[in-house]
Amino acid sequence: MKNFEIAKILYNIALYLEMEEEQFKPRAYEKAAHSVEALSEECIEIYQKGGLKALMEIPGVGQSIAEKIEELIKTGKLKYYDQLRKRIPVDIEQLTAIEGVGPKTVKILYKKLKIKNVGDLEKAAKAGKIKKLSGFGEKSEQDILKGIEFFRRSKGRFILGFVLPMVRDIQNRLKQLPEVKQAIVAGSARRMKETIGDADILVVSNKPQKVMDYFVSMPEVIDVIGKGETKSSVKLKIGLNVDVRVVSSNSFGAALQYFTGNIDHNVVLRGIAKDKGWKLNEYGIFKGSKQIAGNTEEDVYEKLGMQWMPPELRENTGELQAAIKDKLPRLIDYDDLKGDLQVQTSWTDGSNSIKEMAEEAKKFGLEYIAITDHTKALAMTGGLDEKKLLQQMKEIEKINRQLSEITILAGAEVNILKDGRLDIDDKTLSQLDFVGASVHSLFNLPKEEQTKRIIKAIENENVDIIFHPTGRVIQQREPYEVDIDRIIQMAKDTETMLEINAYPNRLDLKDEHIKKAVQAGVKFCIDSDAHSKLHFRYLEFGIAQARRGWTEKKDVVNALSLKEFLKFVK
Ligand code: DGT
Ligand code: CA
Ligand code: CA
Ligand code: ZN
Repeated sequence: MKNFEIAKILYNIALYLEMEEEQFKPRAYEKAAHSVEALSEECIEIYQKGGLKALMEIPGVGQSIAEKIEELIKTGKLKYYDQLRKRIPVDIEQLTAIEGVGPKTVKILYKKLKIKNVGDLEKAAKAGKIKKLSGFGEKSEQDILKGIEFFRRSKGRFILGFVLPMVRDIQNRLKQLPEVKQAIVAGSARRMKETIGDADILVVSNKPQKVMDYFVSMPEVIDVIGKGETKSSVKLKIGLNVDVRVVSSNSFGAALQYFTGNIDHNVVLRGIAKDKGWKLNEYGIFKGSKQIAGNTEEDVYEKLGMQWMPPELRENTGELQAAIKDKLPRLIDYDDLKGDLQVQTSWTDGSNSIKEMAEEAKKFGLEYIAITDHTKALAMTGGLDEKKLLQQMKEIEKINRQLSEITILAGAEVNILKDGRLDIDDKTLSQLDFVGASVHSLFNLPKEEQTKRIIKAIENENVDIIFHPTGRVIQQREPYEVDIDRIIQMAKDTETMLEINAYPNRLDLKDEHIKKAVQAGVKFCIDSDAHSKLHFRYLEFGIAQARRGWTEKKDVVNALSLKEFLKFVK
């Protein structure tokens, strides 16, 4: 059993336990799932090497959960999970994916209306049965229908940060075949889009048959959709489709350009070629029947009169015009970050201690991190109050004395209350090195009220940054309604930073908002929002998001050295 399958079961157990109103266990399972999902090594390999003990070294995994993982690895099943499912036989994962439907609602809906899946739910809502239940009304019934629509729209796409390791693994194995010169991920994954419909891999080889044979018989393939001489498509066990195309070296650049897309970008580019009297396709640029470019992607763009541009920009949102004028942004690079300013620990809902997080960050090449545990209004995470925050500051001072080459800043992720006040007093906040404020409740306020609420937090002198500014969770929760232009303007006026949250299903701000904020002169932090030491690798996706929003290094405050960073924050 693969990590993603194990993680899924652990998440579902958390949901079942929440349904049964267990107090702490749901969080424990959720933590373990967060970690398993982020592991770079398969649990089965960890287990084969070091047994149960090695499993217990996964952050957030204690004896009891380790034993469950062991059972899953050995038997492909879990008795405990089966028992939970038997008691309330519903598709908990699907139902709770609907915004506004939590485990407790699922239980009520099952008990009262025998709703087992999204189909049942939709039928019941359309028949007006839900609004008649106590605790529900016309509005909640409409919200459920809206949630179902959103769910249907986002179904079938995969969150890049969660599936890219698997795609890269396939790429690397293809690359290692003796017949293969080059293998590269193209399509939306190369553009680092937040979700991908399928993965596209381009291979250079003059023995395509061998590549096809290997590709369709990989162990993770569950279905071969098509196998041709130079192109094949498969479905992986996780449900993701992967296309592989084999091309020859002399058209590699043109193929890479073509299959990276996006389509709109390609269409405009093809028009530019046509205007010059040429033809552009996946084999090259052709003047009559003569290929005049196609070896490399650089050649293709240069021949068409513009700079090569990073794939993250290729969405036909002005990048071609900018490239022609030699005015492309100099994007922040994947190795530019020196700090991570949103890190949770076992003081609240994180899986690792402050020290473990700091040591891992150092291994990751960072110079500083801010510990930003949740605060008291977010009770379910065990949020810290003023007293605990001060205690944590002391602890951080102590750990800083023990560590070298990494500095821990004392911070917090404070909650913005309904009226825009914060849940921690200003006196305490003023003593912290770094304060992030975020909305974790009342996502449904009217736009004007929500906007005012956040602006009030921005105006607080102690607030350095607004974390995940629109609150969306990809495929789970729509952003709350907010006037983003006013937030951006206010952030600029008060020199408050906006976060580019790197967690793969947040990526908040999103690209178009980042672009607006860059133009307005707002500064950003790109943060992992790590809840486990395995999550620092998610920073890559935050940087990708920043790049998709045309962000340069100078726009990103945590690309500064610690000294410069502290000067900026002060
Ligand atoms: P996805 O898979 O929905 O996340 O998005 P993409 O961009 O990976 O799209 P996909 O997999 O359908 O095709 C990969 C690339 O191939 C796409 O970005 C551009 C190129 N492409 C596909 N179909 C066409 C087409 O009809 N015309 C042009 N010009 N390019 C195409
Ligand atoms: Ca694709
Ligand atoms: Ca495709
Ligand atoms: Zn948290």
